Amino acid sequence: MSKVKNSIITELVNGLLEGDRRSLSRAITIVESTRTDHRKIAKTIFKMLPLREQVSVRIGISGVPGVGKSTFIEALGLHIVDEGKKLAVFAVDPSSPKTGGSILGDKTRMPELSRHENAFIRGTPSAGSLGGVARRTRDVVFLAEAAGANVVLIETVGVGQSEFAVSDIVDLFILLVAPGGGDDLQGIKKGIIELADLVIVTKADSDLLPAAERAVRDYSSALNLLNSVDSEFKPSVISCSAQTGIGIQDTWIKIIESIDLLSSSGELASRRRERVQSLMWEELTTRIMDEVRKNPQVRAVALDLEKKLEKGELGPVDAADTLFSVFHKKG
Ligand SMILES: Nc1nc2c(ncn2[C@@H]2O[C@H](COP(=O)(O)OP(=O)(O)OP(=O)(O)O)[C@@H](O)[C@H]2O)c(=O)[nH]1
Ligand SMILES: [Mg+2]
Repeated sequence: MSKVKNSIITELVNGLLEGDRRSLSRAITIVESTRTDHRKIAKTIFKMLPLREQVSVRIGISGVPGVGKSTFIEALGLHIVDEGKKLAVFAVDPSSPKTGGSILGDKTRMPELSRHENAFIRGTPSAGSLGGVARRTRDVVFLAEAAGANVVLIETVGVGQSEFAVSDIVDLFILLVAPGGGDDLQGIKKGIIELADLVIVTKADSDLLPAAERAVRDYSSALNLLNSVDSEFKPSVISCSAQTGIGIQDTWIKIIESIDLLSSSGELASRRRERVQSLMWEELTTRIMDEVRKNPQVRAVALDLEKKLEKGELGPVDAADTLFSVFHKKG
């Protein structure tokens, strides 16, 4: 890499370490990019950043569209920055192919927070960006932490795979629900409820209040049924109103208490350990898949196989078998 480029990268990394938001923003753009020159720079950036123990609190917030995530993050986020902490908010929405995804709308729904000097808000990476959700998110979270974020909130739309990827990265996974969802627990997939360390019933205000109290009871019994007896940590269910601000302070206290409990029971340490291990395997999987997809022999055969799949002349498992053996014989 040229001297000029090196000095630009050094400047960027220094800016990042000083907590400069524009440097953070630029570094994220580079790290998310699939361009070959950006990949090289990204690698250099990561090499230059000190490998520290995780110092921030990472929280995942999930909930179905319209449940009130943005409003909740605005209210909770303002409370967090008011305590003097530096906050980073990321939105993960793999279903949104457009750059920016829902965060463009989100920024308008987080008007105060997005203007606050101690808050950094960033949207969904574009569909063409590198790696899986977990990898992308891990990388940007790492950059935000290097830039001094003490609290990282990661928002996901509670409809699928991304929750599992994000729950691998965070210390505490929050499921946000709204009152009046009926008996089916608002169609939230059971698997997602099982991930929850904390269920928060938002919109507990005005005429929604009785329904919110009912929802707290419903979710508490659902969680009691789900939880294993041998774990010291028991997920709680609380309610608040992001609109009026009632319960927001208690929500933050509960979040900290939950993380402390996870920590003292040893659960947090084991989650972080498992996390780095699973990221190692994910990283390896991504690299191997890159190599497989780039392999000329594989590509040549794959096109033909895809056509056969389309016509129903072949099943996907047989097709994968063929690709696998072609890749093995490549050397
Ligand atoms: N009464 C009441 N309404 C709320 C509250 N929080 C959010 N809302 C309303 O619920 C609607 C959805 O809120 P958002 O915060 O945009 O929800 P979201 O989950 O971010 O939505 P998506 O980004 O579309 O998935 C808006 O009309 C809000 O005004 C609350 O605490 N109380
Ligand atoms: Mg939103």
